[in-house]
Amino acid sequence: MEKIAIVMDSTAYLPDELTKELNIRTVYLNIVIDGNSYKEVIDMPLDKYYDYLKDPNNSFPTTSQPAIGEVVSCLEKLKEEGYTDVIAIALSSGISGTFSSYSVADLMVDGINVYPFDSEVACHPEGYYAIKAAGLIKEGKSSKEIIATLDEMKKVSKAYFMADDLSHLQRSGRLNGAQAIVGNLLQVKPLLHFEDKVIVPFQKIRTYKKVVLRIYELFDEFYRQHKDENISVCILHVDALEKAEEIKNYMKEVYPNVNVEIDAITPVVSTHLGIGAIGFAWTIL
Ligand code: MYR
Repeated sequence: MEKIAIVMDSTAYLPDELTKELNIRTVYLNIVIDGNSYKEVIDMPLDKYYDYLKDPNNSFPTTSQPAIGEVVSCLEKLKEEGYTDVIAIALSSGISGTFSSYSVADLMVDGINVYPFDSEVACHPEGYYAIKAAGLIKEGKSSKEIIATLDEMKKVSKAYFMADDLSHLQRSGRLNGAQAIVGNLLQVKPLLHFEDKVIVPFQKIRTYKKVVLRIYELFDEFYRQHKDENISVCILHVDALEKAEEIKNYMKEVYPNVNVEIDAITPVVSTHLGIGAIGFAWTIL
């Protein structure tokens, strides 16, 4: 009989009470500043990091996937607790080595089966897969059934985002350089999304207001198809809470039966998006 645990990475950033209630374990990505590595959220809290990013005199940080040792310790602890199987949810393998950290750690720990799951996204929309997996464990589903359901969920889940300044994504190599330069020169604010695990422009739009209107349109199309299902929406932001609240208020008014949340983007992803970035995600839970 399987005893299944869920591991997710820190960029998925669900509220602490929820991860405790659903028994989701977290492994942490790192911020590297001047050769020193800090576990995001834990050693580098969000507010402190936003302040760091806002100061133009500070050096540009880099990021790294969870250390293999940390993933190995997490798996060993789960094994000691009697778990036999682990659904390990990772941010997109096209932008981070987190997924491969899980696979390597799996080879290093005997007696526990790891099912690495490539969310092909990051942040709260990645966390949705952990929430779904927790529900399926409660229903008594097997690891293989859970992975199959998460794969199906990928087909309906959507995430879009916009960075105020594309140079962060360009510098870190997470967006095609030529596209970023064109975007900045024309002052276009492309609406971005993931395609085949990497970040690409979804549509070139000139202003923030128009981006938000386009998001409302896209969500409305989704809503019409799924209105009788359990829709969850998340507005994500890098130190742009006011913008996120405006969008949330609008959505709550127009779609009162939809669960709408706001979530902050953690330091690692903020490094690549920059201050003021905003994201929109929805799924069926
Ligand atoms: C690493 O160093 O392994 C982490 C790299 C993280 C890259 C993040 C790129 C931006 C992702 C935006 C996701 C927005 C989802 C709504």
